[in-house]
Amino acid sequence: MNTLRQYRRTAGPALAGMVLGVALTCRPAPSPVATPNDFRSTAGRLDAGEHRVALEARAARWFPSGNDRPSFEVAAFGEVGQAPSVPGPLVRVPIGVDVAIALTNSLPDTLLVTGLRDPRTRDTLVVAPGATATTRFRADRPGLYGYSGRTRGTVRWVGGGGGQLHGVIAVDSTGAPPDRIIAITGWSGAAPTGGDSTFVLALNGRMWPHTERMQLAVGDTAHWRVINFAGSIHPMHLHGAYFRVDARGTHTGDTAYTAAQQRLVVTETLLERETMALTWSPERAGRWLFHCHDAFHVEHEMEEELDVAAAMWARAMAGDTTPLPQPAPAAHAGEHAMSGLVIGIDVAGPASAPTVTGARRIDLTVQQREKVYADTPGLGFVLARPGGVPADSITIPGPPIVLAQGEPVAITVHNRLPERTSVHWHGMELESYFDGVGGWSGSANHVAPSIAPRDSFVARFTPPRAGTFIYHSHVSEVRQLSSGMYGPLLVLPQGQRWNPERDHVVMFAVAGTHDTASVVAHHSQRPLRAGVSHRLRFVNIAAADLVTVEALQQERVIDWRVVAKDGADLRMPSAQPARFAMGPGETMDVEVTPARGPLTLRVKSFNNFDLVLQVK
Ligand SMILES: [Cu+2]
Repeated sequence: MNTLRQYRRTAGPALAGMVLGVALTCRPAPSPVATPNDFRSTAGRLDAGEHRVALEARAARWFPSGNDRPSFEVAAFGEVGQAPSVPGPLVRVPIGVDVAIALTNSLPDTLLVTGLRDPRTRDTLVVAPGATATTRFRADRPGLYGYSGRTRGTVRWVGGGGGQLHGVIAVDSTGAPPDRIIAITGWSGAAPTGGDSTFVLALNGRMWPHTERMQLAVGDTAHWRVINFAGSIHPMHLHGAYFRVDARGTHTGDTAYTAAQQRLVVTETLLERETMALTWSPERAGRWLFHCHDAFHVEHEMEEELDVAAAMWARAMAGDTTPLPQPAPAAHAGEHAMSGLVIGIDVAGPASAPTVTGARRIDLTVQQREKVYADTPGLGFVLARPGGVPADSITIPGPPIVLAQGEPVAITVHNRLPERTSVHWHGMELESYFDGVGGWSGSANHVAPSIAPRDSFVARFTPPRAGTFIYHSHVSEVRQLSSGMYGPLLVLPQGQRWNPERDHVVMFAVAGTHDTASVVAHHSQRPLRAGVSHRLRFVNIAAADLVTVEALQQERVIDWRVVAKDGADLRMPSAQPARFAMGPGETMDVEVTPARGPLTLRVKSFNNFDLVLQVK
C-alpha cells in the first residue's frame, strides 16, 4: 500500500493526529450528523449595523463518502441551533461591515482558534470547555480567509487528525461577481497492521464521487476560490480548458493579481494554508473534471480503506488502539476508479464538433516490460514503426509526440497491457469524449470507455495552441504513472519543425512504485550551445512531488525568460532569476542563452540531485 508515501512525500496531516490520547469515558447523546458545506450561504446576519454570528464547536458525525459508507466522530463547527458542518460555516460580508462572532466551545477540551480574532492575523482565540468567547473585527480588506481550530491536546481525538474545525470568511469588494468556494480538508488516522496511515481528503466535506457536481453551460463565466486546509500540497488541475489565476493568498488574506500578473493555467499548486481565486469559461459541452494532480489524493484506495479507518477510529475512541488488519486491495474496474479530491463538471451546450477528415494518424502502443523497477514491470508507450513493435519494447518517458498547431490528429492508443488503461491529453483543449477519463469523459449517453487489454481507442483533436503538454495514464495513476506511463506532447506553431538541438524537454517523474522511489529528471542528454537561445520545456509528472529547481552556471543562478505555463504563452514574458517550484501536472517553458561550461539544474524534491546539462 502506498498511503504512507503520500505523507512522507508531502508532509501530510497524519503524523500530528496519529497519537491517540485519552478517550471519552462517558458518552452523552450521539453526535449530530455534520452536513457537507457548499458555502452557498453565509452564517449569521446583519443586525443593527453589525454582522452577528453565533458559532459552536462540537463533536459531530461526518460521512466523508456516501451516507451508506462509514462515518467518523470529529470535531466540527456549526451555527448555534443548527447542524454542524464540514467544512465549518462561511461568514460572508461586504467590505466595511463590522463582524461580531460569539463562539461556544461544546467540546470537552480547551479550544484554540486562529483566524477569528482578526482574520488578517494568526492570533489565537482561546475558549475553555463550555465557555463562549466573543470577537469583533471590521471587514476592511476584501479577500478570502480561513479560520481553524484545534484542541489543547488532552483529548486528542477532537483535534489533530480527527478535527474538521475549519471554516471560511469572505469579504466581498463592491461589485464582486458571485463565486463558489471550494475547501480542501483532510482527516488521518493510525495505520492498520500491514498498512500505512489511513487518510481521507474531501472537497467541501465530500470525497468523489459524492462531491458536488458543478453545473455550467458553454460560455458561462465561473469564479471559484479554493482554500487548502489539508496539510499537504494540492496541484489543482482542470480538464479541457484553461483557468485564469486572479489572486493567490494564505489563510490570512489574498492579493488580487494585476492584469499583467494574471496567468492562464491548467494546473495551479496550492501549498499548505494557501488559497487561490480563479476564473474560467467552458467552451465545450460534456463532462469535465477539476481535481488534485497528486495521484494519492484521487486514488480509489482512499475509499477502500474507509471501512478499516472508521472501525479503528471508533475503537480508538473507546480506548482500544490495537490496529486492525489492512484490507486486501480491491480489484479496480478501471472505470474512473477515483476517490478524494475530484469534482465533476457537467457543461451543457451544443453537441461536439463533427469529426474532421484528413487527420494525421499516429499509432501509440502501451505495453510493459518485466523487472524495470526491481521486481515490478515498467509500463510505457512506444510509437508504431515499420515492421511492428517488439512486444516488450517501451521507452520511459514515452516518445515525444510532436503536433502542429491547428492540424487535426487521430491518435490510436493500442493497449497491450494485461489491465485496463486510459490516456489523458493533459492541457489539451479538446472534445470531452477524447479527454481520456475512461467511464467519465463524453456525455451521459455517450461515455468514453477505458481501454481493455487488446483493445484500442482513437483520440481525435486539433490542438488550438502551440506549447508544452503531457500525455499520461488516467487510471490507477499512483502505479501506472510511477511505472512509466507518461510522455511529452509538444505542439509547434504551424510550419515549424522541432529542433531537438535547441528545444529540450526536462521531465520530472517518479521512477518506480515502491514507497521510497526517487524523483528523476528525464532529459535527452544533448548538449546545449553557448551563446545561442534554447527553449527548455519543464514538465512535472511525478505522482505526488513538488519539484523546486535552480539553474546555475559557475555556482551562480543565471537569468532566463519564462515564456509559457502549461502550454499557454505568458502575456508578458520577462527575464528573471532561473528558479521555480512546480507541482505535478504543471509545465513551464523558458528561453535561456547559456554561457560556455556546464549548466546545473539543482533539483530539490523528495530527493535532491543535480542534473547537469553540457554546454558546448
Ligand atoms: Cu492533493
